[in-house]
Amino acid sequence: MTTPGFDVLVVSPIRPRQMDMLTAEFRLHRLDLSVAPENLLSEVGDRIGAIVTTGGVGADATLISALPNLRIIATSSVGVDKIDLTACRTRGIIVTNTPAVLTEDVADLGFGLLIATQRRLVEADAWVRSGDWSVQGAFPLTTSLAGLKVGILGFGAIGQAVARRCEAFRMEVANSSRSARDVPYRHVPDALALATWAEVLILCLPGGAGTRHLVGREVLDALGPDGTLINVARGSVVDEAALISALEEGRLKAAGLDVYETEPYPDPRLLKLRQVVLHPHHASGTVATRDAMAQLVVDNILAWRDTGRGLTEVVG
Ligand code: 8YV
Repeated sequence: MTTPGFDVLVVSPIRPRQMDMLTAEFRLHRLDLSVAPENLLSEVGDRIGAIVTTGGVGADATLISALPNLRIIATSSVGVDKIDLTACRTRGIIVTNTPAVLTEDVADLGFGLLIATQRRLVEADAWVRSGDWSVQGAFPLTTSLAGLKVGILGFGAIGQAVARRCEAFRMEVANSSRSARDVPYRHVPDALALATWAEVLILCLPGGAGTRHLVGREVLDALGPDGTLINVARGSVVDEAALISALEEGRLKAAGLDVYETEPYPDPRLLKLRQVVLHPHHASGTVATRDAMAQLVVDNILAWRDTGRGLTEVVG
């Protein structure tokens, strides 16, 4: 049964089972598959009540303006930096995301990048595969995890989940976030103070204009030549040119990156740096978590259809 006037525009698809669920309840229009998206929007734009999208695609002001009856944007992501929230607030459009269900996977991946950089796992793998082990002997000594000073910038659910992992590995944790939280971890006022204290700086804060290039040369130099940057937030948070210079000039020891300023085409200079562990913006990319995210998208749209409200509203 399709609900009249509540057509759904798929800007970026979610998991197949959840797409089937939406198809059973609504008339779907696939902007993601259209060879003439402008024509599709002209034809069905006034019928669209809901958008389905993902964090990497979002919904910009141009798209939103083409949909006069749009009432909800449901994204399969915790980040909403690719959605024009100002346009949504102006029009009273609900925006829902998928928090909580991805917290543990993203924290696992961020912590995995920490382990990989400190124990140089990718280089060690190459050491074995290349035959260097038999020619050059033992791999260089690396860095112990126990006792490591880890600064977590952004201390929401993901940052706190990373902190729990650090504690379990006997590391020392401090955090900095926009709002001080009642948590059993040392809080420092800003990114510069955190980087000055930390040996590893892990970015877990939201992307968007408010945090763009928050981590630049000054913060990276405060982290210093024995420091490591881990980013599971957004590429926009880091001045990537400053990061690359710091790594190339030895002013920063290492980096573990899940996100980039120019993804999916990271700066080619990053690809040449052996002290950088590269991951393709996939921290939530497991079957279980993406299924849970997709189900929450469906549940948000169904809740909006039936009650006029979403379940996990960012803007409402
Ligand atoms: C998304 C993410 O799945 O949740 C986020 O904000 O970055 C990922 O988990 C990704 O953006 C998919 O587009």
